[in-house]
Amino acid sequence: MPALDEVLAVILGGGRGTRLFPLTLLRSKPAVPIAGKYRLIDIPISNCINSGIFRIAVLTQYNSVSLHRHITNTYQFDNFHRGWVQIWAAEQTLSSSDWYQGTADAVRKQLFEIRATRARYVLILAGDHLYRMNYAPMFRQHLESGAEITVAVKPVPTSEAPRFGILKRDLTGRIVRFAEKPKDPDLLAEMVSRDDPERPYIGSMGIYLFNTEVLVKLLEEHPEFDDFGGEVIPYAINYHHVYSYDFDGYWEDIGTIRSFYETNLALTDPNPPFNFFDPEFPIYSHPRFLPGSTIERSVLENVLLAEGCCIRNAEIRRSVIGLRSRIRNGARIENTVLMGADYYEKVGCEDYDETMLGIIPIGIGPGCEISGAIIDKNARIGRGVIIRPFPRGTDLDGDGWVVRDGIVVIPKDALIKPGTYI
Ligand code: ADQ
Ligand code: ADP
Repeated sequence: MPALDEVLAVILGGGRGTRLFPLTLLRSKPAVPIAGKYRLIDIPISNCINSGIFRIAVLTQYNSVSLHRHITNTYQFDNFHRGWVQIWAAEQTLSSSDWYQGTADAVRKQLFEIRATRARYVLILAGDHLYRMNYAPMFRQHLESGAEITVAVKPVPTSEAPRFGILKRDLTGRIVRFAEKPKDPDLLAEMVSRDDPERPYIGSMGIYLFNTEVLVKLLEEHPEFDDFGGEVIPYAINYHHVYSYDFDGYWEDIGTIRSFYETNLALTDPNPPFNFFDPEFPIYSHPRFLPGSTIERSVLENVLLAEGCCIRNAEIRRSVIGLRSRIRNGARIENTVLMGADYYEKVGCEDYDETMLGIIPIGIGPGCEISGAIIDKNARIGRGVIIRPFPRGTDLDGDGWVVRDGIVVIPKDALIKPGTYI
């Protein structure tokens, strides 16, 4: 029976990343930090490693320096191991000068590299999902069912059906209908396939296992297909054995500012829906040599606190406090994702000394009151800044800050002047 080392994982690292703007302003989507100390790409890569898949390619449009550094510094296998993690960036070639047009086009443009691996199976994964999944049982089912393509699926509630690929299947699990993001009420009514009134639909998770030859054939014979969900899968079910694989664990799409924000904050709950403490299925990331966080005279309630932080006389509730964060005297932070910093400056934790640096120091200044925000890395928030959330659905572009779906986002390296009210 074929083994998992015949599987190549291809992670779709994101198109232009507009839905996560401005977190993707200076970095490619897979490099966006999550949960205080990881990056989005750590999730699918860790799932692959824990499943026994060691050849992993990350497709991205921006071969950004930070993603490259993160991957090369983090995922190195030793000389006696055949594994690798590579970035395959959109590039101009003699045959094409375009960027990736969609998910299938991104994979098509790397068929040469895919063939060169000689892998018999290609597992296609998204780069912006938070979930823990062992792909080995899916691979086993793929072989046993005689599938040429297997799509991982989960039950979906009515409210979410329009943002999924919704499918119907026969008793053997073979997919017989597929509607990408159905909006039409009649079509939605036809696509109901579960008895459960809470989750009456079966939705594609955007995770596909292909026999390599079928993938190559579909993409080469149909240059007009740009997307897997929109074109390749709906076509393939008529001509190939396309099966579904059931997954019912925690799974969240974190491709928008709102879902990114809520998924991060959910990690601060006493029993978070996603467990980073799993002894058997760890999530890997860049190893760092940071000091433990120090906290002085503060109140922390439901806080996910990363290492290397200093917190002085602050009140923090339901927030993620990322690596190397500095939170100064009297600050109050609530419902906020603070990503932290890439480096320390030459001022102590206690000091808020502009004269020494000639600029407001990185971190949250004394007396700030911040709620409902995402504060990207290395932000310099001046003394007494007040940030409050906007009503849901609000989108605004301010001076050095933006609002997306009501959430205030302070971009990486931004400076917010003392006393600013947002
Ligand atoms: P979406 O998530 O809306 O639907 P899509 O925007 O195609 O699909 O993104 C899938 C993944 O590919 C994401 O991780 C995205 O960042 C990445 N991606 C998008 N364009 C890319 C490009 N040009 N180059 C590289 N990566 C790119 C899909 C399916 C649905 C399914 C949902 C589940 O189409 O059928 O239900 O996923 O979330
Ligand atoms: P990760 O990128 O995984 O978060 P680190 O936390 O170790 O890795 O560092 C973040 C990045 O910031 C690194 O690439 C590091 O080289 C860079 N960096 C470190 N110190 C400084 C500095 N003083 N100025 C600018 N960048 C720095």
